[in-house]
Amino acid sequence: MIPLLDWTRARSDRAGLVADLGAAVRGTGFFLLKNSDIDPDLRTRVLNLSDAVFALPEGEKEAVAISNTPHYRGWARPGVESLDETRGEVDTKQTFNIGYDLAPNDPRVGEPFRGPNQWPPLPGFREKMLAYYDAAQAQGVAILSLLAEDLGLPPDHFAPLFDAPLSALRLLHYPPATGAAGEIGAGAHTDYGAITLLMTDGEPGLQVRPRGGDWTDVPHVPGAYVVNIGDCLMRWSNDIYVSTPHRVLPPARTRRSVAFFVEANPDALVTALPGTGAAKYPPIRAADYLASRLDATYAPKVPT
Ligand code: AKG
Repeated sequence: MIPLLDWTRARSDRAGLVADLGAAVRGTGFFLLKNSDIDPDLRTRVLNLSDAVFALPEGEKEAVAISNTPHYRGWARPGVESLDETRGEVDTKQTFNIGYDLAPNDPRVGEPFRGPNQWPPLPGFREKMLAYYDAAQAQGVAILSLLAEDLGLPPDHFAPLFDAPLSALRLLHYPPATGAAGEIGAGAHTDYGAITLLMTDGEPGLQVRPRGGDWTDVPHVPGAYVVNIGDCLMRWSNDIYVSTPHRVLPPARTRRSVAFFVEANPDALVTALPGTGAAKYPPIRAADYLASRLDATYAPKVPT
């Protein structure tokens, strides 16, 4: 149901990989990708630094808390983010969010989602996270070039629309289940962006619910990314590609993952791609689309 694709075929068997990718993104919208272009040593460093940031004393995490800024950057304690807005569940995960890096005096800082990052006092953290951000964005754009081919567009169709992106790198840390009522690692949701590249540590918990189907475990293949289509690309493809609900159950042991949400530039116009038929949705700027989704995720959940 969730195919395992080999990225080395982008060079050796491009047409075959385009066909297999095209089938996956029209089906569940999920696939596993092995042999990505992202350096395995960098991946290990990022996962280790992620452990280190969540292990910091509460006060040091508070100093870089997401609530310090309006830019969705930094540490979010459990409960700050609830991905399923309908069920009243509160996610048990902690997260640390990193965005496209801008100097504090960059004129774009005032634009929505364009803040400076907040950095914890960990040696190498900033450098490795930014290196990973760039590598993951490049991998995402490379996947988009194959998807452009799948849709009959020039391979570089998306590249200029993703060169100063709204993409987000999110470190995730799920505590072991306590058995409390209403406990969920990450509530059922679809992703907001174009593509998500997810690195997991092998601890089970991630499930998908294909349309018309039941919740199903996502297999773990060591070294392979879990890749899925987000709502923005579904809309852009005029619903040809599928963004599928997924969730994380409270794990038996601590679970760590690293999500990279590949997003377009703020001004990219998300409008039915050529050749996808009569547009089902009005055009919208990528930043406006993201704003509409993030507002719901971070809205206060306290019953009134
Ligand atoms: C998300 O952050 O949107 C996720 O779905 C995370 C999935 C995971 O941690 O496996």
